Amino acid sequence: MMAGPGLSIIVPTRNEAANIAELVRRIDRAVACDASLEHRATELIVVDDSTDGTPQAVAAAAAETLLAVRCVHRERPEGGLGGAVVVGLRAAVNDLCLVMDADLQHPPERIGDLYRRALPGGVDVVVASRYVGGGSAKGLASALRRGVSGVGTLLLKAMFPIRLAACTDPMTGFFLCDRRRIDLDGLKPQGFKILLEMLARQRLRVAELPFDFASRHAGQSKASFRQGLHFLRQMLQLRFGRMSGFALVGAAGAVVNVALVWLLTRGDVGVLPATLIAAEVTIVANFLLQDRLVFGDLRRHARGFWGRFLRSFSFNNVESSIRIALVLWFVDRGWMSATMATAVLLAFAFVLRYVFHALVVYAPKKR
Ligand SMILES: Nc1nc2c(ncn2[C@@H]2O[C@H](COP(=O)(O)OP(=O)(O)OP(=O)(O)O)[C@@H](O)[C@H]2O)c(=O)[nH]1
Ligand SMILES: [Mg+2]
Repeated sequence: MMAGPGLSIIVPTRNEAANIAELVRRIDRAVACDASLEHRATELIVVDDSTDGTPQAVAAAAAETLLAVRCVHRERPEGGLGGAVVVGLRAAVNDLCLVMDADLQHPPERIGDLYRRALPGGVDVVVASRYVGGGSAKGLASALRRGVSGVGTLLLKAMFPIRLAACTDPMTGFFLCDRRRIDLDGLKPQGFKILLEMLARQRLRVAELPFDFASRHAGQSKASFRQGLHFLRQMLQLRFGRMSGFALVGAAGAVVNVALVWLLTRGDVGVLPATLIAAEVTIVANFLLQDRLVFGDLRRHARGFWGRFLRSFSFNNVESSIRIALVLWFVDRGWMSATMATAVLLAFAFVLRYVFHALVVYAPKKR
């Protein structure tokens, strides 16, 4: 008989119709076989962004179990997988919430272990880890995916050495949390890594259990290169905030700019055309990177690509023309040396450029 608090199981889904029946069957059996869990006190919330028959599959499976099953179907899938998890956390009737994938890569038989680990209290999140003694990531579809996941985890731990100290697998999608301890309003979920978002934004007490990551039961993976870019953006923003991310991309752009001038002038290109070509290439490359990595989350509500590009491109060209003219003028007046004038004006231009991009280029479109 279940003595502890109830448990809400949150499953984000996108086109998982082929997995739902098996998922519900295995959760049902896992709850039945575990003395600490009880059907009556366990709910299953599917937060669905599908275009296949997943909601119908959930309805059919709900008829076959004593679990309280709900499907929240979203017409506007804001925040992707992470956004779906937050919707589930808000909708849950219990404070203890377990998050897992629908494709059975996260074995339902471990739900009871995660639940029992949370019961004595003293932890805010129980993480099912692929990288702690006894766990494994063999179910990841390819050696490449395993490599990316392993290197990504290492990088993450290096970037958040304190917040992630107690977590070996911040990219896992299988965890249990106490909703009362999570600042749901402070989360900015975008894409896949919602646990990372939680752990990086606030100080949480973490416990871990190993688990074997299985291979997908049926259906198609939604992991993609695009998700990888989402992830990169999430990491930059969590670590550096938007303005520092902007500076970081800008600094990389400056290096490219110098390298291009060197390359072109080594060839037969004159100094003036080389400088101009390098400057324009840098402006365009910077825009493309900033657009994805720094302002990616604002794009949806901003004007279209060409509208953003033209504003950014015009601003940068006008800005650099004025800046160069000002340097000449300052030097001519004897106010400062050319180096000093360039440094001062570049710093000023950086702030101005950031403000212009944040408030004008990515301004929300008027309805
Ligand atoms: N609600 C919602 N769920 C999603 C979205 N994208 C993925 N999911 C679900 O999140 C879970 C994890 O996605 P997967 O495609 O399995 O990602 P993965 O486990 O990294 O990749 P594989 O190893 O190839 O399965 C699955 O249950 C998906 O259905 C989304 O945009 N919205
Ligand atoms: Mg999966």
